Amino acid sequence: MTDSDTNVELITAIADLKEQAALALVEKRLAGGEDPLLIIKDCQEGLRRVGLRYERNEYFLAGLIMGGEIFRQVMELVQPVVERQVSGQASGRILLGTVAGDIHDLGKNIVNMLLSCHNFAVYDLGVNVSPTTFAEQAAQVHPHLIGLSGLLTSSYQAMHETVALLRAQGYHGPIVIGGGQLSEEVCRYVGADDWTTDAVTGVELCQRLVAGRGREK
Ligand code: B12
Repeated sequence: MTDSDTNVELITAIADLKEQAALALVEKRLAGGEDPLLIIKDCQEGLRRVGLRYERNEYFLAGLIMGGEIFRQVMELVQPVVERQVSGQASGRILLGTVAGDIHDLGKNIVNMLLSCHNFAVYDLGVNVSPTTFAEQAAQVHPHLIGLSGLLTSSYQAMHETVALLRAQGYHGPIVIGGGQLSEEVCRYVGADDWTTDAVTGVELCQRLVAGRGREK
């Protein structure tokens, strides 16, 4: 069996909401010494397909919930392996949260884990975080970077308001937005410094922005 077969197997198991099959595949791939970040990537693609089936009315809300639950269990298996792998010198403080009206946190939690593994001190405010709470916490924590997560179209407005309030209250550090549906256009609307749909790119981006460098084009 080739690598691409195993990738398709895990993506399909998640898209089909086959919990036990998905977890067994993850355990097998971890035991085979595979990079846990590749496993996370496949799971993300599996969940994207769950979302598409939901859009097409092939799944209902229960399907989204089940997909999220499988992913949460995958993370329990993958997290200890990721945490053993990465280290480095102290990197800075990052304020992180999912914006107002949005409770999606699986992606944010991965970003938190990876940033922590790269020695950032992460202040995670959780989900459904109001612009006011972001601004209050920014004034207390004095972060080197602020990360906003959001997966709903309606989150773009909340991101926009959060960035506007942070800037109005004197935070001039970098602001990065992340979430599966984002684009350059959304980033411009929100007024953030940069954006990503992927945690690994996101961590590299945070490292560069904190070091005073922009995205490598
Ligand atoms: C699982 C899921 C849920 C779960 C969430 C569980 C949880 N604890 O998070 C539950 C069931 C709660 C849920 C609820 C809803 N959901 Co939902 N959900 C999903 C689904 C299938 C997967 C999301 C996910 O976790 N992906 C995996 C993670 C790892 O990916 P990610 O979040 O993109 O994160 C990665 C990157 O973006 C990045 N990243 C993320 N944040 C940040 C932040 C920073 C700073 C950085 C650097 C990087 C970064 O790193 C991560 C790892 O690479 C998506 C489908 C999709 N295409 O994403 C729909 C989806 C997001 N949901 C959708 C909808 C409609 C809803 C509901 C409105 C459904 C309803 N009728 O109630 C509610 C909204 C509730 C709310 N107010 O927030 C729609 C949104 C459509 C839209 N355009 O607005 C989607 C796109 C499904 C679809 N295709 O229709 N959902």
